[in-house]
Amino acid sequence: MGEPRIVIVGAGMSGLCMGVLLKRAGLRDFTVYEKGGSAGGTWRDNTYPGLTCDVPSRFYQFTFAPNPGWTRLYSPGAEIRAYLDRVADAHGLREHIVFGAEVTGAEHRAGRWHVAVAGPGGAATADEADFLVTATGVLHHPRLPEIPGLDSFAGPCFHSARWDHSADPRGRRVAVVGTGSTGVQITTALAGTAGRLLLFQRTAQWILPTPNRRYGRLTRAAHRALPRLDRLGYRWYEFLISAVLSRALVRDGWQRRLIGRLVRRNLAKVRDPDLRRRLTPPDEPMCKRLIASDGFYDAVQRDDVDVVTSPIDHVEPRGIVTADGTLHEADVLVLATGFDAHAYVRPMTVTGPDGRTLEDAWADGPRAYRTVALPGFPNFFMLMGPHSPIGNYSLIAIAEAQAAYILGWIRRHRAGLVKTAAPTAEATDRFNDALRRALPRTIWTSGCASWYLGRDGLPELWPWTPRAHARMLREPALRDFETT
Ligand code: N01
Repeated sequence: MGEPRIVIVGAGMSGLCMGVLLKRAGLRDFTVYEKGGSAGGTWRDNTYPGLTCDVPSRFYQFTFAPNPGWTRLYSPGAEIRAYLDRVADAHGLREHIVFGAEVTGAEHRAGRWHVAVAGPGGAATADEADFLVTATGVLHHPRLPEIPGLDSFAGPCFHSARWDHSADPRGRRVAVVGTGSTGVQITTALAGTAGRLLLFQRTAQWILPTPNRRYGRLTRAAHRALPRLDRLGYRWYEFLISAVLSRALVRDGWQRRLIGRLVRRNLAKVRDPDLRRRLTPPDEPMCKRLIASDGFYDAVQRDDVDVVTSPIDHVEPRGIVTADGTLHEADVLVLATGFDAHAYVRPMTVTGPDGRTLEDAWADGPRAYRTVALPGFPNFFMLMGPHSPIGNYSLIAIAEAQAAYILGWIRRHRAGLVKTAAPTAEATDRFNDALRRALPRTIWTSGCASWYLGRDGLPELWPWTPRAHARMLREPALRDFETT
């Protein structure tokens, strides 16, 4: 059948991963469309102070691109972005990436994907491919809070993923709204730099203490000289996170109790009983995504940091007014209010051969076949699709497993075994029924609001271990597919 042509949407971590796997398989006919001006996805968009990955660096890297040069146990965002750029260069991906080009739609007609692209430079172009692979990320679209008067704020006001580096926080009054992973990292980084820091907390969060050890020159030299050390490091953190944290999320047991004890002991470090009470979450540890931080409780106990727990009523030019009538004056307003995690591939429109769109298929919420494919959409594959195991695990490891699976189908095409493949509706329903039965056993349904939860109140997450996900994707279940 000849060499298949592949279009990848997005040059973030998972799009790059797919590109490298294609190259390594000897496939050359592919294009990665990236709407931004550079690669790196979330690690390009997020540049806020204190940005650090909360998955250990040794495990947050591609198995095919070990990096002995990590400077810390948990990498700063800029280091990860530089690493992804190096991966793109080392594997010759740049010649395949079109920057400033947004895929706006794709339609499957006469056995191929017809792809509409806006840009670069705004011009509309078209492409055609045998396979369409979306690598559009999960936490991509900033969610702005609906707070009355927000537009009237006199100073700089921006979302955490659109950091305004011209707004110097030094010596100024900085208000941060939100206490998710992002708000916690920003607060920890800016405490002591800002003249006064005001943290607006709607719901307190549990914090796992995670000292961020520096890797000295000797450690880096040893890892450079002995690649096996790096592989060992990868396996160790993979084992540790899988055996403890990932288990704790999906099953009751000693792992859950251990993490519960660690976060409660951490909270006990807060000396002032009133502050401790206000920082005590109303829900179970890990119900919301567990936050990892070493310095947050030290930061909020500083004299120049205030945790405001009275609900926000409105914003006025001088600052934030809370329900108790207090005006909290601020010079800079940071919205660490999270992302629309349910958009997935959209707003891009994807239309199958029978005219059904992704919007139609997901009218009741995003669903997928085994996190990667969709019935009625032949040769359409997703990286980080619905129900991927994204809670506190290395997304790089997940992307590798999914990309290897997708590559398997592309290879089948190259070998002339299939022209198109889409999972059957029955197999997809079977998979989703099993998911829905397992989801209530997870900690995410123990009674809290979080970005994990879909419209039906169930989390859009993987209810088993990440290992089970990798196992499931090792070989395609051919009987689950309709092929031509
Ligand atoms: O966003 P979030 P995030 N008024 O949705 C509050 C990943 N990540 O950007 O809890 C007042 O978790 C909201 O309050 P509540 C990671 O997967 C990874 O922090 O809804 N407050 C909450 O406190 C993470 O889970 C790293 O009551 C409002 C906060 O805003 C995901 O990104 C680092 C509000 C939003 O928290 C998202 O984290 C950083 C309102 N109107 C992030 N609206 C790594 O290290 C919302 N809030 C890899």
